[in-house]
Amino acid sequence: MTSNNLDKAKKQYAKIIKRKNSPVALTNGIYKRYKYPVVTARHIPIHWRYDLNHDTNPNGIERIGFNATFNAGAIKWKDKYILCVRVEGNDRKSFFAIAESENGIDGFEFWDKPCVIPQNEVPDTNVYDMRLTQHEDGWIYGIFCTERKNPEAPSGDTSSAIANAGIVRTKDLVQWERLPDLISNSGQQRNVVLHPEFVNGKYALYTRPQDGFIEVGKGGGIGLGYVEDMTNPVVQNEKIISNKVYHTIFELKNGLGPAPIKTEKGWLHIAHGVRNTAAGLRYTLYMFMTDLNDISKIIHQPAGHFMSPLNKERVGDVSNVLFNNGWIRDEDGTVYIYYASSDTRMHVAVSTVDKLIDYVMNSPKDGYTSSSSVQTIIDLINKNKGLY
Ligand code: M1P
Repeated sequence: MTSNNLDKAKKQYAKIIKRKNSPVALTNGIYKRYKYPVVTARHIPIHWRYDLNHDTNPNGIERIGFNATFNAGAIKWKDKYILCVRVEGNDRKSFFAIAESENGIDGFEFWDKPCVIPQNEVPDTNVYDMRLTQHEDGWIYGIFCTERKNPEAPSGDTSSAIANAGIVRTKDLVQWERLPDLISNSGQQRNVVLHPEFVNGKYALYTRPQDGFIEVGKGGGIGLGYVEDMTNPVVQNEKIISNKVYHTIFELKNGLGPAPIKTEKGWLHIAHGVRNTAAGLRYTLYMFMTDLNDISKIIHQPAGHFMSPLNKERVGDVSNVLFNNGWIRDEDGTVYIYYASSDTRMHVAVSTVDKLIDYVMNSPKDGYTSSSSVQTIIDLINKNKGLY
C-alpha cells in the first residue's frame, strides 16, 4: 500500500511539471522575464528521492534530499530545449542532470538518470556550472568546474580548494567522454567556455584565471587562449580580454556565461560581474559584443548590468546572485536566456537576436564617473526635446 507521504509527493511533482508559465508585465523592451522558475528542486523526479518499495520504505519517507537546481548549460537538441542543470543534493555535492522541455519556458522534466561523468586520475570532489558548446568539429563539449581539496592546505584547513576546468564531450548527451583537465598557467580556473568555431585552426577558450579559490587575486578578468588539441588541452597565449574595473558591476571579478551567439554584427556575449557590498557579493549579468574577425576585441559594451536579481530572485542559498551559463538561439531569432537566482533555482528570460544587438550596440557605454552618467542622461533628454 502506498503511504500518504509518497502520494502527496507524487501529486506535488505532477503539479509542478504541468505548471504553465507566462511572461510578467515588467519589461524594459529588451527581454521578458517569466513568472515561475523553470527548474527547481521540486522538479527532481520521485524515483531519485524515494525508495518506492513499500517493504523497505513503509513510512514513504524521502531517502535522498535535493537542495537546489541552478547554473544550467543549455542547447537545442533534436528540437527539444535542453538544460544541463547543476543539481545539488542535501549532501552539498553538485552533479549534472539533463532536463528537457518542448517549448523552452515550462514543462521541463529530468531524464531518467543524472549524467555519469567519467573520472580522471584524481577524482573530482565536486563539479558544477557546465557550459555546453556545439563545436564545428562535430562534438558537443561540456566544460565545467572541477573542485578538489587543496593538497597543500595546512592540517585543520578543511576549506581550501583548487578549481579547474574539467572537459567532457559527447554526441548524444548520454555517453560522456572525459578529456584531461585544462592545463593553463593560472593557479585556478573557473568559468571556462569553448568558442563554437575554430580560430586559425585552433580551439578558442574563454577562461577566468584566478589566484585563489574565492579571491581572484591578480586574476579575475575574462581571458582568451588557444588549444591545438582538446585531448591535450594546453592553453596557449592566454590574455585578458575583459578586465575587472574599479567602481563597476564587475569590480571584483567577472566570468563568461555560455558560448557566444554569432550574429551579422558580431559575437554576442553574456557574462556575470561581481562587486562587493556590506551585504556580501552581488552578482549581476552584463552583455558585450566582440568582432567577427577578431574575437579578442570587444566592440560594444553597454554600461552596467543587463539583468540583476529582482524580488524573490534576490533570496536563496547564496543571496543577491544572478548567474548565467546557458542560452538558446532559435531558428526564428528568439533567444532563451536561462539564468539562476541566488544559487537556488533556474529561470528563463526571452528576447530576440535583433533586440539584443540593438541593446548592445545602441545603449550608452560606461563613462566610469557620476558626472559622465549625468551627461549621458542629459544627452538623451536633449535628443528628446519636443518629443515629450
Ligand atoms: O555563488 C555565486 C557563484 O560563485 C562562483 O562563481 P565565480 O567563480 O564567478 O565567483 C561559482 O561557484 C558559481 O557556481 C556560483 O553561482
